[in-house]
Order: sequence, then structure tokens, then C-alpha cells
Amino acid sequence: MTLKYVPTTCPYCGTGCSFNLVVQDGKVVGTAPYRRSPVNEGKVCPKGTYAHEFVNSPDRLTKPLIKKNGKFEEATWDEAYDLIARKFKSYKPDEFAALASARVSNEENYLLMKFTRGVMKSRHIDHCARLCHASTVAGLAASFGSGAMTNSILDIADSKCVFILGSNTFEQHPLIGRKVMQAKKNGAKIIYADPRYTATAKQADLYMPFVSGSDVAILNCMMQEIIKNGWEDREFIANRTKDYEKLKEVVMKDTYSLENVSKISGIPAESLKTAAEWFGTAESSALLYSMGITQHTVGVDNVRSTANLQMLTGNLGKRGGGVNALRGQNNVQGACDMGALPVVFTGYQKVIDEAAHKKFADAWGFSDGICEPKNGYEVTVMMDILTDNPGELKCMYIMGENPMLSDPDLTHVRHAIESLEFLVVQDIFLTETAELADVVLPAACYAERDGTQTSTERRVQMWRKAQDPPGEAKVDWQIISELAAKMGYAAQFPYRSAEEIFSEIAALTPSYHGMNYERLNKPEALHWPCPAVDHPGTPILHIGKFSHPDGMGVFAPLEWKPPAEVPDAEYPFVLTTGRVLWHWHTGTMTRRSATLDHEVPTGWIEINPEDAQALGIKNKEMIRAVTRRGSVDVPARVTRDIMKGVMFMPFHFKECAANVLTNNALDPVAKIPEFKACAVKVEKITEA
Ligand SMILES: Nc1nc2c(c(=O)[nH]1)N[C@H]1C(S)=C(S)[C@@H](COP(=O)(O)OP(=O)(O)OC[C@H]3O[C@@H](n4cnc5c(=O)[nH]c(N)nc54)[C@H](O)[C@@H]3O)O[C@H]1N2
Ligand SMILES: Nc1nc2c(c(=O)[nH]1)N[C@H]1C(S)=C(S)[C@@H](COP(=O)(O)OP(=O)(O)OC[C@H]3O[C@@H](n4cnc5c(=O)[nH]c(N)nc54)[C@H](O)[C@@H]3O)O[C@H]1N2
Ligand code: SF4
Ligand SMILES: [Mo]
Repeated sequence: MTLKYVPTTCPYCGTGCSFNLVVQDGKVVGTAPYRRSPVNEGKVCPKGTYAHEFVNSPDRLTKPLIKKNGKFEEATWDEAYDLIARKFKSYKPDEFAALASARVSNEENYLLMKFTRGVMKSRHIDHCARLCHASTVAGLAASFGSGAMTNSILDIADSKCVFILGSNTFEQHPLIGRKVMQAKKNGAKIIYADPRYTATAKQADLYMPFVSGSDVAILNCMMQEIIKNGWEDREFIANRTKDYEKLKEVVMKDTYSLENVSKISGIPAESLKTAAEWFGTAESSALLYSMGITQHTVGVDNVRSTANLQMLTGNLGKRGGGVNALRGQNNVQGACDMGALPVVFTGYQKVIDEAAHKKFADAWGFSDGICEPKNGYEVTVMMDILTDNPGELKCMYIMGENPMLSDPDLTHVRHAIESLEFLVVQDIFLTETAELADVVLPAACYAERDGTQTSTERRVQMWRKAQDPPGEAKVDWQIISELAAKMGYAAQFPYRSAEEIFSEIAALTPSYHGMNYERLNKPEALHWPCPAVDHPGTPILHIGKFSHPDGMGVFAPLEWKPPAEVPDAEYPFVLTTGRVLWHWHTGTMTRRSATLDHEVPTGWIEINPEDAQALGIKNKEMIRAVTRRGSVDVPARVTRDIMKGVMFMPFHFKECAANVLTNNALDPVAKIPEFKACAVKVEKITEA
């Protein structure tokens, strides 16, 4: 028997913990602590602990599949590549769209971006960041000139006041939760606002339940209190920001008084006052947010409002402060950095910028050119185009995403995907989306590859190969390269290793210039921006100046707007959706991990006891949840943990899929859907 330990990084959340994979006779059989990572110091959450369990699942895809007469048949790689190459070549550039993946490495996202813009010459590439932090990327870039989490994870422990808004940190970023606890032990006050009394709420010194969709009102109200009491940082405002007077004019309105916002949000005025005082007077205050802020038709406004609060109180570019946008998936930061977005190449170099376009066209050397220097479509827009403008998009290549469960309004998504002429899905399991594909390509998982991924704190870390992929599955970068070669572009895709791809990325990306595998192959790795090989990396952004050309931060005067769909007589409750500790998104991996699946085998809808009583609904009763999009039968969980008037569903479970119900209304700038608020009614299921 041979036994070895391979240190690697977690394939789940953006915290970026490290652990060892335990490999027995060439197969991954367990995980063990890896104590040298400063991020998690050997600790992991349950998903990390059991991250080996799905790896050798009998359900793993092991051979390419081609659909013939409505049924999948196993095929050789050559058969699959030949068919795909022939089909892909038959479409005009902009009839093709690709979805990249926050689950795969930087190198692989970069290659799919290069494939889309270089081989297919299409403008359309995006990925699930659209459903997630698109509002952050747009909002923080407008406020600060850079769309990323401003401070580091370790830094949170040094904060004197932590305000968590729209992030259930203890379940969704548990090892960041550990830093919050360290801050608390060091004397920090923890403020938490959420419609649900979550695991995070239990640790808070001040918990404020509120109705989904009132964030800007709450933030404006806190800013009004801070200004009224003179707790703002005048020096910071004067030296480092623009447009303060415009902000002040809006937040000082009566609309945002304690009493009014208490009415809008349901938070007692006294709590709002305390929150403003704690936050405004602490030596350093950190703000943590995630999907509760971003997944709204006002997602960008919400994000900019958090930035306003932090500029007002001078909590940027300093230890223990920051706008800490907790990025979700393990490599969603990296997929954005790699330009798997419809508007940018790597490092946020704009596609419409002539110089950037020329830089990539020259470096890549496609003799027949690359895509036009124009922005492409976002995921959500692609789905709308497919249903509303038939024939414009005809063909898609989806790597490591499962929109048939994760996108809003699944009936709409099914229509969209079914209207494609040709669909290729590259995944590790046969997902709900893969079932609709013409060709399915079997990919290797994280434990079967080398590569880098970039965590929420911009730390670029390694994945290390622990076992061979099952059957004939291949690593994603190899599949993309081989396909490109079949299409006649072997010269542009000559890679023999992930490291060779990374060198190309570093050469083309200013914020990654100074990185290479030798430097990254250390427990602490490197934070971008890292512009030179002797640069130590940048854990805290915006010290001394912001990333805008003039160095200034920009206040945004924002009025509160309600969600696109609000309760009415027919649909009287607010439905909000999200996650639980034990499961990951569409469940492909966690529902195939015996331990995690055993903990939480199916979904539910949370209902406040008063609402349940009025509706005559009992705990665990199967009920029907109905919105204007559709209906789902789901067990009721009657609990005081959710406030009256609001209901919550996790979206992990296909048998009671929350996204049948959600609203496809989009933020006008970020094109992110309003997953966090729509109107719902629930009915008792009466036997026919
Ligand atoms: N266990 C687990 N962890 C995960 C994931 C997972 O699937 N499972 N996914 C990862 C990903 S991709 C992401 S993006 C992150 C997401 O991490 P989070 O954003 O922390 O997770 P969510 O459960 O989507 O939503 C957070 C909270 O927002 C609250 N909320 C609802 N409506 C509103 C509102 O209008 N305003 C505010 N302020 N809050 C509201 C919800 O009640 C919920 O508790 O988690 C990452 N971590
Ligand atoms: N109602 C509701 N819906 C939501 C949200 C919400 O809060 N509420 N949150 C949204 C958010 S924030 C996000 S990020 C999205 C997530 O949406 P998705 O990204 O669509 O969800 P995942 O289940 O993570 O899908 C990732 C896919 O990648 C596959 N995969 C894993 N590893 C690899 C690999 O190495 N190679 C390849 N090729 N494939 C791999 C998995 O099997 C899985 O099918 O969901 C969004 N949907
Ligand atoms: S906190 Fe996130 S990165 Fe860390 S072990 Fe858990 S899922 Fe993995
Ligand atoms: Mo996400």
C-alpha cells in the first residue's frame, strides 16, 4: 500500500482554504489538515472535510457522450471533437456563446476566453459571476476604480467593529466566520442584518432582522445618523473623495430618518441608532457583504451604498476596515480576472479599448483576426435573446456551469436552452444542463489537475494533482487545447502544462505580471496586484489613493427603490433564496458526498409561525409555493428564525427547485437577477 498527502486548495468557496488530499494506492480517499496556510491554519468546514467524497463517485462522467435520436451514446474523443469542430465551424462568430466556470482554474478560464474570442471570434463569453457579484465588479469599480474585495481575510480579525449585511458568513464562508470570531475576542462589536436568524446572527452583538430589499434605506439611515453626530471622517472625505455634498443631500432627507427607515425595513429605530453609533465610532470598522446585497435589481446601488458608508467613515486603505465583498465560488475572482466576462480581457483590460484589443490580437497571433472590439452578451441576456430573438444565438459551449438549476425562472431557461441548435456541455457529472446537450465532454475534477485559482481576497493559490481522472476524462485546459487544434489552431494552443498557460497569462495581465508557479507554490502564495517579480503582492487595496486615474473615491447619491416585484393581495409574501452550510449550489458535488447528503437530504421553505398559523400550515407539511413564474411542492419548515412576511428557500435541490419561482428581473447595469426578493403565495396541497 502506498500513502501520500497532496496539499491543495478547496474546490468550494472563495475563502480559499488549504487541506491535504490523502491518496492511497493512487486514489483519493480522504482529507487531512494542512496547517501552513495562513488563511485557515489547518481548519476547514464540513464541505472541505468531505471534499474527497464525490471525487470517485460512480456517477463521474468517464467518456464523451453524443446524443443520437434523443439518447446519449458513448463516443471516442476523436468522434466528439470531429463533430464539435464541424458544427462550431458552421456558425458565424456571434451565433456562438460560451459559459466559462468559477469552478475551474485560471488557466482554463483564460483558455476558454481565448478560444471564444480567438478561435470562434465571438464576443459572447460570460459565467456565473453574473448571478453573483456582477454588481460588485461594476459598483466597486465605479466607486473605487477596482471591483474587488478591498482588504484581506486575516485583516478582519483586526477590526474593532464588523458589520455583516447580506452575508451568512458562518455558513457560506465559515473560515472567514472564524476571523469574525477572532475580532470579537479582541473586543470588536459584531452587527448583523438579515431577514433570517442564521448561524451568523447567533454570534452577533446586535442582530437586526429586516425585510429583503431595503438595504439602501438602511445604509442611508446609518449614514444620516453618523453625519448628524459628527462621526464622519472629515479628513478622509476632504482628501480622498469626490461628490460628498451630493451624497449628503440625499442621505439627510427625512425619508432616511430612523423612524422612516424603521417603517421601510422593520428594524427598530433604536437598533439602527446603535448600529450607526458602533460602526461610526469604532477605531476601525469592516463591512462584509455578499449575495444579500448583490442579487437585486438595485444590486449596483446596494454595492455603491456600502462603499459610501466606508468612505464616509474613512474605513478604506486601512487595517480592520474595508468593503469586503465575499466572493462566492472557489475561483469566481479568477474567472473574472481571466476575462471570462463579455466586456474585458484579462486583468479588466477593456475589449472596446483599441490598444487592449490590439495587444491581445498581436500576442495571440491568429492570422484571421479575433472578435470585434465590442462588448458581448451577459448570461442572463443570452437567455433572453434565445427566447425573444430566435436565430440570433445558435450554439453554446458550457464548461462547468449548471444553468438549468442555477439561473432564475427555470421554465424560461429551459425554453432558451432548448432553442439552441447545438450545445456542448463539459462537466464532471451529467447535470440537468448536460442532459439537454448534443455532446457531453467528461472533465477532470480539482483533485486531478495542477493549476491556480484566485480566492476572494485576491490570493492566487495552487491546485495540485492527487490522482488520475476517471476513465477517459481529461483536464479542462487539455480539452479546450485539443479542440482548438482540431479546428486548425494548434499553433495558438501549444500548451503542455498549466504552468505554460500561466506564463502567458502573467505576461498579458499587469496585476499578475510578477507571479509565476515558483512564487505561488508557497503556503502564503500572493495577492494581486503583483506587478513585478520582486513585488510582495497587495493584501490591502487603496492605501493612500484609490484606483481611479485621479486617485479619488467617488460617492454616489442613491435613493432607495423597492424590488421589481413586491407582495400584493395575490402573492402576499416576500420570497428570498440562498444556501445552507452543507450543500453547494446545484448539488452536483455535495449531494454525491454521502456525509453531506445525509445531513441535509432535501429542501424546504421557511415560514414564520404566525404566517403558518394564519395559513393553517404545519411544520414538515408538504405545501405548494407559487409565483408568477411557476409552482413547486416543498416541505414547510415553520420557524421563528425567519421574520413574518418573508419566506426562504435554499436553491440546491432539483426536486423542489427554488429557481422555478425566482424572478428574472435584472439590475440595469450589472444584469444580475433579483434572486433575493420576489412575491410568493403558499397553498395547502389538497388531494384531488
Ligand atoms: N455552504 C455553501 N457555501 C457557499 C455556497 C454554497 O452554495 N453553499 N456558495 C458560494 C457562493 S457562489 C456565494 S455567492 C456565497 C454566497 O454567500 P451568502 O451571500 O452569504 O449566501 P446566501 O445564502 O445566498 O445569502 C446570504 C443572506 O442574505 C440574506 N438576505 C436575503 N434577502 C436579503 C436582502 O434583501 N438584503 C440583505 N442584506 N440580505 C438578504 C439571506 O437571508 C441570507 O442569509 O456563498 C458561497 N459559499
Ligand atoms: N435562487 C437562487 N439561485 C442562485 C443563487 C441564489 O442565491 N439563489 N445564487 C447564484 C450564484 S451566487 C451562483 S455563483 C450560481 C452558481 O451556479 P452554477 O455555477 O451553475 O452552479 P454549480 O452547481 O456550482 O455548477 C458548477 C458546475 O461545474 C461542475 N464542475 C465542478 N468542477 C468542475 C471541473 O473541474 N470541470 C468542469 N468542467 N466542471 C466542473 C459541477 O459539476 C457543476 O455542474 O447560482 C446562482 N443561482
Ligand atoms: S470555508 Fe470554504 S474554502 Fe474553507 S473549507 Fe469551507 S468551503 Fe472550503
Ligand atoms: Mo456565487
